[in-house]
Amino acid sequence: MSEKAFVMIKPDGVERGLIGDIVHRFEKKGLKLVRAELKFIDREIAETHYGHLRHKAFFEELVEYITSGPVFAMIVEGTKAVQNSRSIIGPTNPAEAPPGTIRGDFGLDVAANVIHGSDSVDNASREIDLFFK
Ligand code: DAT
Ligand code: MG
Repeated sequence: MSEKAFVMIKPDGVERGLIGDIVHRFEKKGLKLVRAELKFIDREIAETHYGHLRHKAFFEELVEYITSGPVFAMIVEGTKAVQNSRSIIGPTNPAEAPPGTIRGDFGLDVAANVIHGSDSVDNASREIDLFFK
């Protein structure tokens, strides 16, 4: 059964010129890019997107980082798109992400971990509405 996932290359990934390589990895995996946009996100969208982390000490730093430059927001579609995109992205902390994953290959620091991917089908749908409304 085909589903959609929301994926977003974060400002450090865009700034470092990683869009092409990252999109290529999703395509090689077999996930289809059905929508994409390079854009700045405002504070309101960032705070909504990361609302579940509002109580964390790093929340303000996270919002400032994600609004610091353009992101590359994408919708990818395919079989188990949420689970399959999380598996090629890798764990949250790049230091713990294995080589071969996007965070393992391109990241150093949990605070700037290159890319976001939806963690559930429900959140994917919420995030797609939030970023592409
Ligand atoms: P994920 O992005 O893997 O779904 P998450 O939803 O728990 O992880 O956290 C969202 C983002 O918040 C994460 O991509 C990077 C940032 N973050 C998480 N833990 C952090 C920490 N301990 N210090 C700084 N930033 C953190
Ligand atoms: Mg998450």
